[in-house]
Amino acid sequence: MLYPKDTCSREVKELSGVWRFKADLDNVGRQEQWFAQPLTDTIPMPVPASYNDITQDMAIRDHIGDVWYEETFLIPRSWNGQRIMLRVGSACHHAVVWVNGAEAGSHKGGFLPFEMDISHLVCSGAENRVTIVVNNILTWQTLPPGRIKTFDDPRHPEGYQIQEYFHDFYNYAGLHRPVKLYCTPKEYIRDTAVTTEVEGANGLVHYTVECSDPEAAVRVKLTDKAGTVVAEANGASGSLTVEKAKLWKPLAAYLYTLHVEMLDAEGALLDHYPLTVGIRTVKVEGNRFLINGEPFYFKGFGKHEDSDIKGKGLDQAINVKDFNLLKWINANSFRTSHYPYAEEILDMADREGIVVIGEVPAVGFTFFNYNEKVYTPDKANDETLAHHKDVLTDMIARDKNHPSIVMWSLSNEASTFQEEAVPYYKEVSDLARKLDATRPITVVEWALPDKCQVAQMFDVICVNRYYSWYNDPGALELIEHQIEWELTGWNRNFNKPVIMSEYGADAIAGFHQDPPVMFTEEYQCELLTRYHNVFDRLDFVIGEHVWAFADFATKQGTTRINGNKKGIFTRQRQPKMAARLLKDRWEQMGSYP
Ligand code: GCB
Repeated sequence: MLYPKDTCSREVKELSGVWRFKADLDNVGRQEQWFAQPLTDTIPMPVPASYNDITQDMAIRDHIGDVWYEETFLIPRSWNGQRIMLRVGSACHHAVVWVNGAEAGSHKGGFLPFEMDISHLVCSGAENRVTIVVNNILTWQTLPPGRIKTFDDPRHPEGYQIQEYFHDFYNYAGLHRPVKLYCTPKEYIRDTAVTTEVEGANGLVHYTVECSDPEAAVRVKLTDKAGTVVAEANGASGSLTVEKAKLWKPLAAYLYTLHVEMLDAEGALLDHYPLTVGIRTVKVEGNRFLINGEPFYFKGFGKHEDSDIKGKGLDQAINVKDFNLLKWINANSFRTSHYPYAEEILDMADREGIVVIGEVPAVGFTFFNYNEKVYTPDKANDETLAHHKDVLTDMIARDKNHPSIVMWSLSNEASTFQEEAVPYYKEVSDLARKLDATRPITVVEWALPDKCQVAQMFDVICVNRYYSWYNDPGALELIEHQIEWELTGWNRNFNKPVIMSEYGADAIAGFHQDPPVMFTEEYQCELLTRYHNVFDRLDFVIGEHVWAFADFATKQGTTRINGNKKGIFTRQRQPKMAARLLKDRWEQMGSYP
């Protein structure tokens, strides 16, 4: 699915702004067909944004079920005869869309875009109405999973329900990413895929173009930053050679543009789409992760799309600030924990040369003990697997052309110690390799190396571990022994390079004590330093991603003090003490230690 862009044959109309909103507190709107007429008794709601923190009403914040959004729009006369598309960047977690009261489309899953052809539903010259119902319920068949718990005891009012979920970030909901209208010609470019290779000083750009008319003529031109054509070809697929190619490198990105043109029988231009291309290679060889043939060491974070007030809503001010902080602290990478991030963020990573591990929203598939199973017919079952594969397919379809993405993560901390996880992950990993043969794959582990049943299917071992936090809280002196024992076990058992994909400690900004105790900034520093001592001794460790980039919202609970405080930055993006420590360490390390 191509991101909507203004080109000489396409036009985009942003529908971001303040929409009309109604929380369906009794979940009756679908039955009562609220989409049939303009919504009544609405309140203003910004799009994009999570709705949860916008109002002063706890009932809206904590609502389980449907909420309704509505906006009106005009179709410019110049769009007559064009194909008119409505694209929702993401609706957390499930949505149905109506245009002028007629159903236009629906989608399951909260972190990827969906679009629909609404040409037949809109009136040109009159006001059109779009209505979107968004539902936030998580079940064992969604990603991430959850379950609705209904209490059946005298302490709770009859029928009292909560949404349970097993991941550690707040279940924000709503229209999190921009909603856009765009038009294309009736015959149009459906998709373009690019992979790249490096041969000596030259870059090879292999491309395939899919058009609505498979017989249509296609022409492609690759231009450099100055707009000069450096290679061109005819045909819906082929390879371009770029002499003396400038490579896309970590922290030194160079981007070309592939101008894809679809032509009619006379050679006249029907549709044009410019795709950003970075020429680079990625490979795992022995204990090394190679980008352009050079060893790469991941320095950075697990992150979240999360900020005050907007929740998970796209906020380009926050995003630019985050990239500035990543560069300031000398990081070179992050993981899109625990879901595919907005395309706008990946575009920024492409431009800034920040390396990305792209993750599907398969998080929360464990109860953090080796006895309780999740891969069972009543929990993560065949339907869950089918949905996992759908989401993976859609994520790779959306993100395949981003040079910044160097690896796919197919889940975070799943119960990979279960025998039943083996056929499950065989299917998921086979699919990932079939969809993208150019990028390594991983799953992020919670199980210990002797328990994990699936790591052999992947290229890199990613491990999350919280020694001296969840394990042996307060015992900083144990970290080096424990982490060295574990990481060595991973490498010995599976003979693959290891990334420490999460490690860290909650630190409440302004809490200090020396000698350090838990929740102080000193403790966070001391803990990180002890992990680092071990990484520096182990040659097969190819990266360190601290958990987390910034403090973030979680559900309420006795272990969360108004959210998860493992951030190196506060939720408002101000540095804690550990930020200096990382900045100095990562500066001294250079690109490979
Ligand atoms: C983890 C999870 C992450 C949590 C973190 C924590 O292992 O992957 O989502 O937020 O631990 O702080 O508990």
